[in-house]
Amino acid sequence: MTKSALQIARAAYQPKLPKALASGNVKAVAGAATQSVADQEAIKALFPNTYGMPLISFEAGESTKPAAMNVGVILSGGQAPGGHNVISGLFDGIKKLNADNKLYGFILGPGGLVDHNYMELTADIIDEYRNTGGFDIIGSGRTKLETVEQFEKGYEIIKQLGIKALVIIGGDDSNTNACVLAEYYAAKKYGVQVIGCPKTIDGDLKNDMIETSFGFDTACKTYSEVIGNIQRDCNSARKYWHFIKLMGRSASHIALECALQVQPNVCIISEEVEQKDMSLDDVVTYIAQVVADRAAQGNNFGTVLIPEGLVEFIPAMKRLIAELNDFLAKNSEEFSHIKRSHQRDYIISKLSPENSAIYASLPDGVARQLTLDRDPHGNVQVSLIETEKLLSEMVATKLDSWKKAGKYVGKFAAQHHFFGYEGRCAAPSNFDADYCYSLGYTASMLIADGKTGYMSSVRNTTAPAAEWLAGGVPITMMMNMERRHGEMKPVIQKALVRLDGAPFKAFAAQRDRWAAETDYVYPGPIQYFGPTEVCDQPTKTLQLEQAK
Ligand code: FBP
Repeated sequence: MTKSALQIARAAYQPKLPKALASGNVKAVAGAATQSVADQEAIKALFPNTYGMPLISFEAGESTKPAAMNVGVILSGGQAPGGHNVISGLFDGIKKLNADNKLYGFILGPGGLVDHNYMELTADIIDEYRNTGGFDIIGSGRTKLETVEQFEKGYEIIKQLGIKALVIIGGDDSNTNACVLAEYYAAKKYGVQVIGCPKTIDGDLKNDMIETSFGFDTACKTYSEVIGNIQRDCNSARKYWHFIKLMGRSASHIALECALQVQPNVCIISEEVEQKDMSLDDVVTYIAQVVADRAAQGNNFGTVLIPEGLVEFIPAMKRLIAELNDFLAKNSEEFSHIKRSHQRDYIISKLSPENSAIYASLPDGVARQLTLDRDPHGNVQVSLIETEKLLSEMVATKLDSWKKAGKYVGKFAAQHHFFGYEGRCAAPSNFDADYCYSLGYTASMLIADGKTGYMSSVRNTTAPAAEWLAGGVPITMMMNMERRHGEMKPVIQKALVRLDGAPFKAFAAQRDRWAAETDYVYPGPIQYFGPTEVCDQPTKTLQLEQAK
């Protein structure tokens, strides 16, 4: 494998650990019993073996040394920078407990467990991947672990390999499934522990005990670097409006964090759009007004950040998509015989008057995407909708009408971007390298202490790493009941952007100034070596949330 100069230098980086873990001798201290965030009775009934367990914190002290054991690890879902460091922290942790301990990686996600596809992760392999981005050490996948057949197939290979504990590195859904699996193995008395680790660039797996999901820091810094570069280009040529869509699935944490880092002219926050019951036209009018006001000052350029999940948060669009899903599911045969050039009119003639009017107002390309790109369940894949083009085309149309009415004098030319995959496998920032290594190491301590159904937790993350607090949180504590595919299910509560939270408030207090003025910030690339204020800053989101 040919390595870049940075990769070679970075391999030597020793991630920092919380003081208690670095001490070498670690004891687990149990806190008070816990309960789920909501629906306590229902969750308790579904998780009789793993409900109500205490919070665990690790302190320096006499530790118990368990007998030699084997551990399995799975990377689940979308990539996030730092996954390899979770695995190397876990590896170092179990080797410290006993040099004979072994680590097995299941290949390409949870499917590897079910299909018995695995490899042993030896020291040589681990050393190749320390402090690197990506999940390629064992690969990742999106198979959901949710059926008894899958649990039993998994148990077969777990037994065969003598695995005592399984670590699942994933987002809210994967950790929900980790908890269901922990409960199942506990109920069956199989003696297999299951531990989760909080992963996702989306930043939506967080609560009082999980301050942030790993990967969010590096991904946001990577996007902010590129947005900063675009802003400098934009401010140099002064002739384009850049519409930039950012990944993040439903939640707008990534867009908000990037806005705080780069100070764009516009950033839309889906959660606010929903709360204010804004229509698509309201969003378009808001952007067009900023464009017009800047044009009046002679500034025909700017930047607009758009979270990828926006369309789902516009109540009227949600209703349109729901009706389209139903209609096309029932009439797919007839629809497939309609000539492409007539499809738009056909749909307009079939929908309810309200949805038909909205559909008719959409640009051609987006209208087509809404009818074509469906997932295997028949749903529109909203992440494929080019929201950045939808908004810029609608803004252009609105500006034309304002021009005719004498309300706008200016030029509007747009460029479009979508940033997502660019940031998911970036080399982890110092924060993510340290945080991930600590999460993995903490997971090994939870295993040593015999815990199951816990998520690895590292807190106090705006302080230097030595002051971080390592421990475990029962996953049932984060759960509530939600309707999924028509049924009530226990799931980890997803954390959307809180409009009463400090990050949103800081953004809202400054956005009008950012819209009018050109006060761009250019964060530049992530730095791995150099002054601590350049290399070790956590996200603005964390700094604002944790500010005392
Ligand atoms: P996870 O929720 O699994 O961490 O994935 C995050 C994410 O990057 C989202 O931001 C994005 O919508 C989705 O994955 C894209 O999925 P895919 O990798 O399957 O294209």
